[in-house]
Amino acid sequence: MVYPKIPLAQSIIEIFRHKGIQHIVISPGSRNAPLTIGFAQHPDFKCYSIADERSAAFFALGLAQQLCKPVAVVCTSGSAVLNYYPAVAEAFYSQIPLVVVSADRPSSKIDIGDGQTIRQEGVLALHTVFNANLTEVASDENDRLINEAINCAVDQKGPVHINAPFEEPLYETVAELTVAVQVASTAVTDFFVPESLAEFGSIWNHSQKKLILVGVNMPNSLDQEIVNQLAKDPSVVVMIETTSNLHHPAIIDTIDTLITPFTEEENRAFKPDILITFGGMVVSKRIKAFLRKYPPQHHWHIDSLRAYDTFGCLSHHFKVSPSTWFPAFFQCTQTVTSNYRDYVLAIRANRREKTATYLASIPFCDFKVFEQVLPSLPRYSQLQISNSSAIRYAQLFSIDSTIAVFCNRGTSGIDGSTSTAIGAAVGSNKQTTLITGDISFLYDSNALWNAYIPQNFTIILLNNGGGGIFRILPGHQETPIFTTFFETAHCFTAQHLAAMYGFEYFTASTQSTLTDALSEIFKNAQRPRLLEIFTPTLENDRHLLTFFKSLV
Ligand SMILES: Cc1ncc(C[n+]2csc(CCOP(=O)(O)OP(=O)(O)O)c2C)c(N)n1
Repeated sequence: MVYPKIPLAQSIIEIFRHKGIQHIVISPGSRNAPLTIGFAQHPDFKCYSIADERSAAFFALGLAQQLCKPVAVVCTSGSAVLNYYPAVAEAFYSQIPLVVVSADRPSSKIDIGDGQTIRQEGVLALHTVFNANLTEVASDENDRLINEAINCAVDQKGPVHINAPFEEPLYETVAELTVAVQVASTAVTDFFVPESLAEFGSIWNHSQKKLILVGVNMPNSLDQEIVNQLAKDPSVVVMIETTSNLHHPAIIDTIDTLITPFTEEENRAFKPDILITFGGMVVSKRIKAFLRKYPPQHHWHIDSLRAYDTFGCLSHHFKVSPSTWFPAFFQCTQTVTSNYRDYVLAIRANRREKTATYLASIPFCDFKVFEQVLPSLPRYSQLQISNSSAIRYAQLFSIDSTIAVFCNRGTSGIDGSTSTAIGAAVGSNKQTTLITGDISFLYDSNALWNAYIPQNFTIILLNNGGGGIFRILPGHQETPIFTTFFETAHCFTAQHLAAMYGFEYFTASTQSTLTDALSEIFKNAQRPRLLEIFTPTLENDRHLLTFFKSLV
């Protein structure tokens, strides 16, 4: 075996190994050489080399998102670690265990004029669940901190930062370990303290309108039996987002289409008595605005760790997983006579008809692209969606229940969707499609500078000539200020990037060319594919905004 000679580097590698961290994403540098040498030559680790730290961290985030296990990123000293920050913030709000390891100079060398040196201690602290600032000499205290960092990443589902100072020489190796590490196990529990559920059951049993709203949620994390039970209750409306990965015919999966045209009277009829939420971030701005304006009397959030008071009416946080909570809660409930669910389902049926009629009436545009692309995705594949209008368009359609859907909604950034999608493709081993906008794609084009992209990975790039979302948002005026500073209009295409990074490149700019392209891009591939779809910049927003009016 080859180990770095520096004992602290050995301790980090050994504790990671004992804790079952298997995936290490390394960015190049000298200060982290002891870790790179050790991780890369150890058979228990799968190491990835990605030069751009921002992309590396999002790639690791995608891996961890799929594996549901901590994944480490390792970088050199200086500004390198700062480039992890966007992914760290995303991991923090999306509850993903990302383990950041930054190599540093010993503390005596900080702020004395040494090169590639910044104040690294706690530099990510506002968005991490633990920070371990290690000392140069291997010690029990260092071991304790490394253990605690990994335990926190798992128990608190979030990013952690381990800052490790190394002094030169950095490249020396030994054949035997010179340290014996201490390993502390985690204490993950999902036990449920039955905090007078009967009291909540009684509120439930006296309420006729209950709304269940689900945000970002891992596929298969909730037993289908629970979903079925909720869906058959006439006093319950279940509303989910595309990223909820829950499915049932009686579930409302197109929230905005349902609620946007509501009249004042319908708003009041829809206002729930009880709101139960679980899962991560909610995309729909309209449901947030609705619930803030028409707050339910009771809002219970179910999550073993966190509860955000998103609607200003949170009344109880059940600190347990939904899959544990619901079966226990069902024991205390009974079916209540109500027409709440059927009232909503009747409106939904009407909306579906109007949506189909409207889509049949409009020409090729972003909205039409989603109508065509989503049903053509391979069954049992994975869909990653970038932020901006892509995720919002996707929310207007039902997606096949065998397709797992993800989007970086923790911070809704456009800075790492492609890198995350590639990491997730590697982590899940599933055929993966990324649907992205042009600005998001160009922003994270270094994602393609990656030697691990599976050959069946596909990017569907909607090129509408800039940030189309800003045309949809209120405040849009056709001025030079708008096109330059908001839309950031451009004439680039992805053709040369595709060629440079070895992607097979397809284009479409009409319904029929898109049909042709879609029949090709999911076939067995020898290399990753990129389909660039050109849509009419000046018309997309009108077709979307008119859609909501057509539903009335
Ligand atoms: C890191 C980051 N910077 C800026 C933004 C603000 N922002 C949101 S959407 C968007 C434009 C995205 O354009 P594009 O990817 O082309 O998608 P489209 O709006 O056309 O659907 C910007 C700049 C952001 N979300 N994240």
